[in-house]
Amino acid sequence: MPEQEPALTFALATAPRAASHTATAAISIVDLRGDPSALPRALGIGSLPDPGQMRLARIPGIDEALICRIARHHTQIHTHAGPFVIEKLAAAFVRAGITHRQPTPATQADLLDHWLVHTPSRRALDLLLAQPRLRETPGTPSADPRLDRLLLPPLVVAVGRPNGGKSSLLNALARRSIAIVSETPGTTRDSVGALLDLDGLAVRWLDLPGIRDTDDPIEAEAIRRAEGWVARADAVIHCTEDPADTLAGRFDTALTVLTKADLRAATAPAGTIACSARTSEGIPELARAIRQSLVPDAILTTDTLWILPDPA
Ligand SMILES: Nc1nc2c(ncn2[C@@H]2O[C@H](COP(=O)(O)OP(=O)(O)OP(=O)(O)O)[C@@H](O)[C@H]2O)c(=O)[nH]1
Ligand SMILES: [Mg+2]
Repeated sequence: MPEQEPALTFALATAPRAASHTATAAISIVDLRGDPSALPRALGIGSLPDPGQMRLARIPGIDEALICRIARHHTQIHTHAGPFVIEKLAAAFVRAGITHRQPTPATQADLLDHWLVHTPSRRALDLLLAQPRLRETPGTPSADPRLDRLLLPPLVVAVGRPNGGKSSLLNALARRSIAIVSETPGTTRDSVGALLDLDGLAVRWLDLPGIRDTDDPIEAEAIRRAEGWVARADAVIHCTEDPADTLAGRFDTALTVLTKADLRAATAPAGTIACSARTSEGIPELARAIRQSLVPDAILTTDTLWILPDPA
């Protein structure tokens, strides 16, 4: 009797991403294991390349893709990375009876090796180290995008009016002088970026120019660009000396920081954090609150099987 060919299954080896500030272009890799003879008809692509070969194929109505025949029972399809393409491909597979499987342990194990060496956030380590044990017992894996922020640093921007203390706050959080500070409003023009460790979470911090009406065309352009960054940020931190500042209402702010707390006796109103870049009062509390808004304590548990993101 001829040996039965293994059934074909598919898994997404890389996450699809819309073009964004974190990824402008990429490919997605769909990994297929098993007998691929159903593939040409499922995708309308004519014949398959021989094992060890690859070829470019137009998949009608979906995408142009590289079909890689890695081995007799191992095929990969490299497509463009948009979610639309992946959805269409997955639907075509399902129609042809090709079943979906979770990424192979080997793929996740490779990613685990990668992230254990390269994780930018201290807080990721316990969760990563728990993964091999969790993989031994079947459970529902989590694809919570907030967890991935531990590995792919989120973008945090500081906004506020000129002279509000934004650049001083960056220097205080970084514990070194990164941005120029001065008593002249409008000091920061180009945004100043730094990778910061906030309570164990690595974030890409961007210190922006102060926002105000201005006739200066260079400052106006700087503010226009700043507003572009605000729109793309994962967290917007509003920095102000004035609890009644109306600027916060213009943005979807994660937190309001009352800066220069050493100059004021009053306590911070609810929902705000008082900080002094001069005395460091409130700085650890601020770092923790920002981390908490991006990666809450509730998801930092070591019993979550984590679908690790692709570093690309
Ligand atoms: N006393 C005190 N002064 C501060 C503090 N933070 C900032 N300042 C002062 O406030 C002024 C403005 O600080 P910056 O950090 O440059 O303010 P900014 O918001 O970056 O200003 P722009 O770049 O113009 O938008 C400087 O003279 C700082 O020394 C603070 O915590 N305490
Ligand atoms: Mg500044």
